[in-house]
Amino acid sequence: MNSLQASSLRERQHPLIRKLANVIETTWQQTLELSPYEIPADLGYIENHLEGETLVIENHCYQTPQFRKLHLELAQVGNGLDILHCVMFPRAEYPLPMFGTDIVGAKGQISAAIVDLSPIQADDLRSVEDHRSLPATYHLGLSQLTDLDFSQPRDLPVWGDIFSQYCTFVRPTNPQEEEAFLQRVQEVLKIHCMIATQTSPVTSLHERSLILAGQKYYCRRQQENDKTRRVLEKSFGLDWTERYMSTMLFDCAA
Ligand code: BLA
Repeated sequence: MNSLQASSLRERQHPLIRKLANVIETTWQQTLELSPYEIPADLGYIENHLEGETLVIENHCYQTPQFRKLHLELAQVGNGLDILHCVMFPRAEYPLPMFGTDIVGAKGQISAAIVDLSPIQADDLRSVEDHRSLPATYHLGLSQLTDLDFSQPRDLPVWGDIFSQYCTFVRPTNPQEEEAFLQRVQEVLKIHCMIATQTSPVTSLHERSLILAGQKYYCRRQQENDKTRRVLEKSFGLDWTERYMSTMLFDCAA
Protein backbone atom coordinates (compact mmCIF):
# COMPACT_ATOMS: atom_id res chain seq x y z
CA MET A 1 0.00 0.00 0.00
CA ASN A 2 2.69 2.42 0.99
CA SER A 3 4.71 2.70 -2.17
CA LEU A 4 1.71 3.19 -4.44
CA GLN A 5 0.25 5.91 -2.29
CA ALA A 6 3.68 7.34 -1.72
CA SER A 7 4.51 7.76 -5.36
CA SER A 8 1.13 9.24 -6.16
CA LEU A 9 1.45 11.89 -3.43
CA ARG A 10 4.85 12.90 -4.75
CA GLU A 11 3.46 13.22 -8.26
CA ARG A 12 0.66 15.48 -7.11
CA GLN A 13 2.98 17.88 -5.34
CA HIS A 14 4.62 21.07 -6.54
CA PRO A 15 7.46 20.20 -8.99
CA LEU A 16 10.11 21.79 -6.74
CA ILE A 17 9.05 19.52 -3.86
CA ARG A 18 9.03 16.45 -6.08
CA LYS A 19 12.48 17.28 -7.46
CA LEU A 20 13.96 18.04 -4.05
CA ALA A 21 12.60 14.81 -2.55
CA ASN A 22 14.28 12.87 -5.36
CA VAL A 23 17.56 14.79 -4.97
CA ILE A 24 17.65 14.15 -1.21
CA GLU A 25 16.97 10.41 -1.53
CA THR A 26 19.45 9.98 -4.38
CA THR A 27 22.18 11.85 -2.50
CA TRP A 28 21.58 9.77 0.64
CA GLN A 29 21.75 6.55 -1.39
CA GLN A 30 24.94 7.60 -3.18
CA THR A 31 26.89 8.93 -0.22
CA LEU A 32 25.72 7.17 2.95
CA GLU A 33 25.35 3.61 4.18
CA LEU A 34 21.57 3.43 4.65
CA SER A 35 19.73 0.90 6.74
CA PRO A 36 16.04 0.70 7.62
CA TYR A 37 14.58 2.81 10.41
CA GLU A 38 11.50 1.65 12.20
CA ILE A 39 8.76 4.27 12.06
CA PRO A 40 5.99 3.87 14.69
CA ALA A 41 3.34 1.80 12.89
CA ASP A 42 0.70 4.49 12.79
CA LEU A 43 3.00 7.30 11.62
CA GLY A 44 4.44 6.08 8.30
CA TYR A 45 1.53 7.02 6.11
CA ILE A 46 -1.16 9.21 7.63
CA GLU A 47 -4.39 10.40 6.14
CA ASN A 48 -7.03 12.45 7.88
CA HIS A 49 -10.21 14.08 6.68
CA LEU A 50 -11.56 17.04 8.57
CA GLU A 51 -14.12 19.62 7.55
CA GLY A 52 -13.90 18.40 3.99
CA GLU A 53 -10.12 18.89 3.94
CA THR A 54 -7.74 15.96 3.55
CA LEU A 55 -4.28 15.95 5.14
CA VAL A 56 -1.90 13.34 3.80
CA ILE A 57 1.54 12.76 5.32
CA GLU A 58 4.14 10.36 4.00
CA ASN A 59 7.31 9.65 6.00
CA HIS A 60 10.55 8.11 4.76
CA CYS A 61 13.21 7.31 7.36
CA TYR A 62 16.64 5.65 7.35
CA GLN A 63 19.60 5.33 9.68
CA THR A 64 23.34 5.17 8.99
CA PRO A 65 26.53 4.73 11.04
CA GLN A 66 26.66 8.53 11.59
CA PHE A 67 22.95 9.36 11.76
CA ARG A 68 20.36 7.93 14.13
CA LYS A 69 17.57 9.18 11.87
CA LEU A 70 17.30 10.61 8.38
CA HIS A 71 13.78 11.92 7.98
CA LEU A 72 12.09 13.02 4.78
CA GLU A 73 8.44 13.97 5.03
CA LEU A 74 6.03 14.93 2.27
CA ALA A 75 2.64 16.36 3.17
CA GLN A 76 -0.37 17.76 1.40
CA VAL A 77 -3.29 19.63 2.92
CA GLY A 78 -6.36 19.66 0.70
CA ASN A 79 -5.28 20.68 -2.75
CA GLY A 80 -3.81 23.92 -1.49
CA LEU A 81 -0.75 23.34 0.68
CA ASP A 82 2.27 21.24 -0.26
CA ILE A 83 5.07 20.62 2.23
CA LEU A 84 8.51 19.01 2.20
CA HIS A 85 10.30 18.64 5.51
CA CYS A 86 13.69 17.02 6.03
CA VAL A 87 16.00 16.73 9.04
CA MET A 88 19.12 14.61 9.55
CA PHE A 89 19.73 13.72 13.21
CA PRO A 90 23.36 12.79 13.98
CA ARG A 91 24.06 10.11 16.58
CA ALA A 92 25.17 11.46 19.96
CA GLU A 93 28.79 10.39 19.25
CA TYR A 94 29.09 12.57 16.14
CA PRO A 95 29.83 16.29 16.54
CA LEU A 96 27.89 17.23 13.41
CA PRO A 97 25.49 20.07 12.65
CA MET A 98 21.79 19.50 11.96
CA PHE A 99 20.86 19.49 8.30
CA GLY A 100 17.33 20.81 7.83
CA THR A 101 15.24 21.88 4.87
CA ASP A 102 11.59 22.89 4.55
CA ILE A 103 9.52 23.93 1.55
CA VAL A 104 5.98 25.23 1.90
CA GLY A 105 3.89 25.91 -1.19
CA ALA A 106 0.35 27.19 -1.44
CA LYS A 107 -1.68 27.00 -4.63
CA GLY A 108 1.29 26.34 -6.87
CA GLN A 109 3.43 29.16 -5.40
CA ILE A 110 6.27 28.40 -2.99
CA SER A 111 6.05 30.80 -0.04
CA ALA A 112 8.93 29.47 2.06
CA ALA A 113 12.07 27.59 1.08
CA ILE A 114 14.77 27.15 3.71
CA VAL A 115 17.93 25.12 4.00
CA ASP A 116 20.61 25.18 6.67
CA LEU A 117 23.34 23.27 8.42
CA SER A 118 22.67 24.42 11.96
CA PRO A 119 25.44 24.29 14.57
CA ILE A 120 24.87 22.27 17.68
CA GLN A 121 25.53 24.13 20.87
CA ALA A 122 23.97 23.68 24.26
CA ASP A 123 21.57 26.32 25.54
CA ASP A 124 23.75 27.51 28.40
CA LEU A 125 26.72 28.14 26.11
CA ARG A 126 24.80 30.11 23.53
CA SER A 127 24.89 33.63 24.86
CA VAL A 128 28.66 33.50 25.11
CA GLU A 129 30.77 34.20 22.02
CA ASP A 130 29.50 33.33 18.56
CA HIS A 131 26.74 30.83 19.09
CA ARG A 132 26.43 30.17 15.39
CA SER A 133 29.80 28.59 14.80
CA LEU A 134 30.17 25.46 12.71
CA PRO A 135 33.18 23.13 12.66
CA ALA A 136 36.05 24.51 10.51
CA THR A 137 35.58 21.81 7.87
CA TYR A 138 32.03 23.05 7.30
CA HIS A 139 33.09 26.70 7.09
CA LEU A 140 35.63 25.77 4.49
CA GLY A 141 33.09 23.93 2.34
CA LEU A 142 30.16 26.33 2.76
CA SER A 143 32.16 29.53 2.33
CA GLN A 144 33.19 28.37 -1.13
CA LEU A 145 29.63 28.22 -2.44
CA THR A 146 28.71 31.10 -4.75
CA ASP A 147 26.62 33.91 -3.26
CA LEU A 148 23.05 33.64 -4.46
CA ASP A 149 20.88 36.67 -5.03
CA PHE A 150 17.22 35.84 -4.50
CA SER A 151 14.74 38.63 -5.17
CA GLN A 152 12.68 37.87 -2.03
CA PRO A 153 14.82 36.83 0.93
CA ARG A 154 12.80 36.22 4.10
CA ASP A 155 13.44 37.21 7.70
CA LEU A 156 13.88 34.47 10.25
CA PRO A 157 11.38 34.19 13.11
CA VAL A 158 12.51 34.73 16.71
CA TRP A 159 13.09 31.01 17.33
CA GLY A 160 15.42 31.03 14.28
CA ASP A 161 18.52 31.75 16.41
CA ILE A 162 19.42 28.10 15.76
CA PHE A 163 20.28 28.76 12.11
CA SER A 164 23.81 29.43 10.84
CA GLN A 165 25.18 32.35 8.84
CA TYR A 166 24.90 30.13 5.76
CA CYS A 167 21.15 29.69 6.07
CA THR A 168 19.15 30.30 2.88
CA PHE A 169 15.55 31.38 3.55
CA VAL A 170 13.65 32.73 0.57
CA ARG A 171 10.42 32.95 -1.34
CA PRO A 172 11.47 31.84 -4.84
CA THR A 173 9.62 33.97 -7.37
CA ASN A 174 10.28 32.16 -10.67
CA PRO A 175 11.53 28.81 -12.06
CA GLN A 176 15.14 30.09 -12.14
CA GLU A 177 15.06 30.87 -8.43
CA GLU A 178 13.41 27.52 -7.69
CA GLU A 179 16.20 25.79 -9.61
CA ALA A 180 18.85 27.84 -7.77
CA PHE A 181 17.34 26.77 -4.44
CA LEU A 182 17.28 23.13 -5.51
CA GLN A 183 20.95 23.31 -6.52
CA ARG A 184 21.87 24.97 -3.23
CA VAL A 185 20.21 22.25 -1.16
CA GLN A 186 22.04 19.62 -3.16
CA GLU A 187 25.40 21.37 -2.64
CA VAL A 188 24.85 21.78 1.10
CA LEU A 189 23.66 18.18 1.45
CA LYS A 190 26.69 16.82 -0.44
CA ILE A 191 29.10 18.81 1.72
CA HIS A 192 27.35 17.47 4.83
CA CYS A 193 27.34 13.82 3.75
CA MET A 194 30.99 13.99 2.68
CA ILE A 195 32.20 15.56 5.94
CA ALA A 196 29.95 13.34 8.07
CA THR A 197 31.40 10.12 6.66
CA GLN A 198 34.93 11.40 7.38
CA THR A 199 34.21 12.49 10.96
CA SER A 200 35.39 10.39 13.91
CA PRO A 201 33.05 9.77 16.83
CA VAL A 202 33.76 11.46 20.17
CA THR A 203 34.72 9.20 23.01
CA SER A 204 33.98 11.02 26.25
CA LEU A 205 30.64 11.07 28.00
CA HIS A 206 31.03 14.82 28.46
CA GLU A 207 31.31 15.50 24.71
CA ARG A 208 28.40 13.20 24.08
CA SER A 209 26.23 15.04 26.57
CA LEU A 210 27.10 18.41 24.96
CA ILE A 211 26.06 17.08 21.56
CA LEU A 212 22.79 15.82 22.99
CA ALA A 213 22.11 19.10 24.75
CA GLY A 214 22.71 20.95 21.49
CA GLN A 215 20.31 18.71 19.59
CA LYS A 216 17.77 19.19 22.34
CA TYR A 217 17.95 22.96 22.04
CA TYR A 218 17.55 22.74 18.25
CA CYS A 219 14.45 20.56 18.61
CA ARG A 220 12.96 22.74 21.33
CA ARG A 221 13.31 25.84 19.16
CA GLN A 222 11.85 24.13 16.09
CA GLN A 223 8.89 23.05 18.18
CA GLU A 224 8.17 26.75 18.72
CA ASN A 225 7.19 27.05 15.03
CA ASP A 226 3.51 27.88 15.46
CA LYS A 227 2.90 27.75 11.73
CA THR A 228 3.73 24.06 11.56
CA ARG A 229 1.83 23.36 14.77
CA ARG A 230 -1.34 25.12 13.55
CA VAL A 231 -1.51 23.18 10.28
CA LEU A 232 -1.25 19.87 12.16
CA GLU A 233 -3.61 20.88 14.98
CA LYS A 234 -6.34 21.82 12.53
CA SER A 235 -6.45 18.28 11.19
CA PHE A 236 -5.31 16.18 14.13
CA GLY A 237 -5.94 18.12 17.35
CA LEU A 238 -3.63 19.22 20.18
CA ASP A 239 -2.54 15.89 21.66
CA TRP A 240 -1.74 14.15 18.40
CA THR A 241 0.17 17.21 17.16
CA GLU A 242 2.27 17.40 20.33
CA ARG A 243 3.14 13.71 20.02
CA TYR A 244 3.94 14.05 16.31
CA MET A 245 6.12 17.15 16.74
CA SER A 246 8.07 15.66 19.63
CA THR A 247 8.49 12.11 18.26
CA MET A 248 8.54 12.33 14.45
CA LEU A 249 9.49 15.90 13.51
CA PHE A 250 11.88 16.96 16.26
CA ASP A 251 12.65 14.14 18.66
CA CYS A 252 15.54 14.75 20.99
CA ALA A 253 15.77 11.16 22.19
CA ALA A 254 19.21 9.63 22.18
C1 BLA B 1 7.22 28.02 7.88
N1 BLA B 1 6.09 25.75 8.02
C2 BLA B 1 6.13 27.10 7.75
C3 BLA B 1 4.83 27.52 7.33
C4 BLA B 1 3.99 26.41 7.34
C5 BLA B 1 4.78 25.32 7.77
C6 BLA B 1 2.52 26.36 6.97
C7 BLA B 1 4.44 28.94 6.93
C8 BLA B 1 4.81 29.20 5.50
C9 BLA B 1 5.25 30.61 5.26
O1 BLA B 1 5.61 31.32 6.21
O2 BLA B 1 5.27 31.01 4.08
C10 BLA B 1 4.22 24.01 7.93
N2 BLA B 1 6.28 22.65 7.87
C11 BLA B 1 4.93 22.82 8.03
C12 BLA B 1 4.36 21.54 8.36
C13 BLA B 1 5.41 20.65 8.39
C14 BLA B 1 6.59 21.35 8.08
C15 BLA B 1 2.92 21.28 8.61
O3 BLA B 1 7.71 20.84 8.00
C16 BLA B 1 5.47 19.22 8.66
C17 BLA B 1 4.43 18.45 8.76
N3 BLA B 1 10.65 23.99 9.42
C18 BLA B 1 11.07 22.71 9.48
C19 BLA B 1 12.48 22.67 9.26
C20 BLA B 1 12.90 23.97 9.08
C21 BLA B 1 11.71 24.80 9.16
C22 BLA B 1 13.30 21.43 9.29
O4 BLA B 1 10.33 21.75 9.67
C23 BLA B 1 14.22 24.53 8.84
C24 BLA B 1 15.34 23.84 8.72
C25 BLA B 1 11.69 26.18 9.00
N4 BLA B 1 9.32 26.69 8.38
C26 BLA B 1 10.57 27.02 8.78
C27 BLA B 1 10.65 28.44 8.94
C28 BLA B 1 9.40 28.97 8.63
C29 BLA B 1 8.57 27.84 8.26
C30 BLA B 1 11.87 29.23 9.37
C31 BLA B 1 8.94 30.40 8.67
C32 BLA B 1 8.32 30.67 10.01
C33 BLA B 1 7.90 32.09 10.19
O5 BLA B 1 8.13 32.93 9.30
O6 BLA B 1 7.31 32.37 11.25
